[in-house]
Amino acid sequence: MSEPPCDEPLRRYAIARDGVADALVELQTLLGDDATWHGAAADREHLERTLERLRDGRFVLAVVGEFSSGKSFLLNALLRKVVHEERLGVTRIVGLLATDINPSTATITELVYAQDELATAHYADGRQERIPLDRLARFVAVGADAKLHDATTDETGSPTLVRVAVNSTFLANGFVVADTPGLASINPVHRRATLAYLPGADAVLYLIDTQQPFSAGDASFLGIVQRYIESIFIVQTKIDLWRMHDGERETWQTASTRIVAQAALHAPGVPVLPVSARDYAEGLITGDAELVAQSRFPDLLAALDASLVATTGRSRLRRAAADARSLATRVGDALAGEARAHEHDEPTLLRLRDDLAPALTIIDTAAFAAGGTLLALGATLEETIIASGAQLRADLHHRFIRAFDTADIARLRDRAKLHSIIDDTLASAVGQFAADIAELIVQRLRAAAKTAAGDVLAAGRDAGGPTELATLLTTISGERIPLTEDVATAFGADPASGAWSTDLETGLRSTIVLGALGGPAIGLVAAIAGRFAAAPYGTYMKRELLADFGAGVAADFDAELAAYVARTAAQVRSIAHRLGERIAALTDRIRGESLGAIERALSARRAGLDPPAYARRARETAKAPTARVSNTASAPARRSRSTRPATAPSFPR
Ligand SMILES: Nc1nc2c(ncn2[C@@H]2O[C@H](COP(=O)(O)OP(=O)(O)OP(=O)(O)O)[C@@H](O)[C@H]2O)c(=O)[nH]1
Ligand SMILES: [Mg+2]
Repeated sequence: MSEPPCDEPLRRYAIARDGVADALVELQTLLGDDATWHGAAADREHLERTLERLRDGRFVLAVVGEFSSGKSFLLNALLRKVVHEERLGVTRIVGLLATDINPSTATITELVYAQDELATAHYADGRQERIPLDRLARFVAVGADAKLHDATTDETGSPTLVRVAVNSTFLANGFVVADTPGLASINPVHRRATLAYLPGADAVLYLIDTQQPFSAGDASFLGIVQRYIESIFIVQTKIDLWRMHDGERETWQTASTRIVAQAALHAPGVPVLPVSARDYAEGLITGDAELVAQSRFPDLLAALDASLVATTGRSRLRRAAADARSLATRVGDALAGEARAHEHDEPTLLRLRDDLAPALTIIDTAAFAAGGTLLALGATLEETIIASGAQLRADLHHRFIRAFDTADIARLRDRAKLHSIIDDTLASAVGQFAADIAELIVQRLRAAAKTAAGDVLAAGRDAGGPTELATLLTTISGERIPLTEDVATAFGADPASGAWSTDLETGLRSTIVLGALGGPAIGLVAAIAGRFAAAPYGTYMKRELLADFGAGVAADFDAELAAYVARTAAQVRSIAHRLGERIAALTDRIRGESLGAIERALSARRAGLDPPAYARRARETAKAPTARVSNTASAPARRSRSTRPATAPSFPR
């Protein structure tokens, strides 16, 4: 069997990641079990979480496309889960996931690495069910009568996600991959599930079958998604079927030129990679290296690795390095504070304690007030968002009427084209709305949180406590507010994955826009397509559509969008609350670190104990390890930047 394709970028990423992890482990030794400063346990926990996230962090790859574009087959090949099967004298390639010329995948199947293979179905109500692996193909697939693809079928009984643990080298190298149902599937549940999955995806492979035209659906989907996802590739599939010559070139190359031209128009900058998953699978099974090369699959893998390492990989390392740096500084400062307290004699400690008391009372009051400011801001922002949502709804009403009015009736009647008209209209209006919300959060909320924290610290400084307190307040004022983490958590996302790992604004915008496309847009398409389907062909025209739109269709859509806006506004309010809690909690932190250190030193003195070992250690070494950890942690993040490809790989090569 041929060697796996070049995984150089992944290897470099792994080395850089291990460098950061080593720096974090070094910090862990400073945070031993004997460390008792205020918040040491929380610091330890935070460090463990950061380490775990860094070591277990996977690149999430979503495979998307119209039905039968070859998604499931490509994934079987990628995971090397392919074998020959003889049936009725014909040899076919079969794999872990069901593949067929008919619509086949009916649910998102997430494949994760594990040595012991097993599958679990997850349901909307939180229920989970084990599925024997030999039943998997049937479980995630549509029945022979294609019931699951029928929009009228009650879908409440089917799983929202099936997670399969697979022993595969590709996954072990750091990937999680998701097979998604065909985007053009009539069943809205499928489209919703796929769109909801995307903001958490680090890369998207968008499959287009060589023999299929670049459809309006492809153009609309790519045009929208490429604004939010950094690593996106168009994969031209099944090129083995189009090797016959067409003049100088093979037919698939002509198709490639056509797809590249369309991609340049609708999704500029997105590379097109032609592959044959069949040749790759066949080459793997028979050990034919030439077939593997001819499949062009290795090119796809190399481009994918390089892009992921340069985007998600880089931002993950940067985040972990920043985390390591701030933790190192915090640990260094805490150690130094403890050490200083233990150097004082008992009368000095008692005097310091008395001096602290009035300042701490003032800080309590200031923190309570500042926390309250953020709660109030949360309520204001919620109202602002709902008001701007009302504007959006009114604006959309007119935009839809204009879009229906100017569209050809044939396009409105074609469900896939109708979908792109509605998606494009909604995405552009909601895109602006989402950008405004992102700005509100990033500008107003961040500024308010900074001001509120600043007020607490200023009150503390003005209260004129001992120098120890002033030092602590200066340390706290240099700390960063973890806004991205709070916002991602409020939206139920992982801050280190997908669009959220790009930056806060991108995470928010993609979640809000794709959520609207997976929600209100789907309802509107279903309502209009239903009207066309119910009337005899040619009797339902634009006049009827516009009348129905005014008489109820628009109102239903508007109600759904209003509910969506209200949910988003409530999420933003909850972020402000979280920040308010953080500010209010400053008082515990300041008290615990200033007064706490004095109390700990006093009881040590009274018990006739030496300063604890960690405080002794701190006196000698508090600063040096901090600097070392900080350097080690940021160096790999700097280096990994050089792995970004200068230009996106694209056909022809
Ligand atoms: N010749 C050839 N056939 C392929 C290739 N990839 C997929 N196919 C065939 O195309 C058909 C559809 O493939 P699937 O992988 O089931 O497509 P899908 O995108 O998962 O389809 P849905 O799950 O229905 O959305 C199957 O009959 C596959 O055998 C390829 O590289 N070459
Ligand atoms: Mg499939």
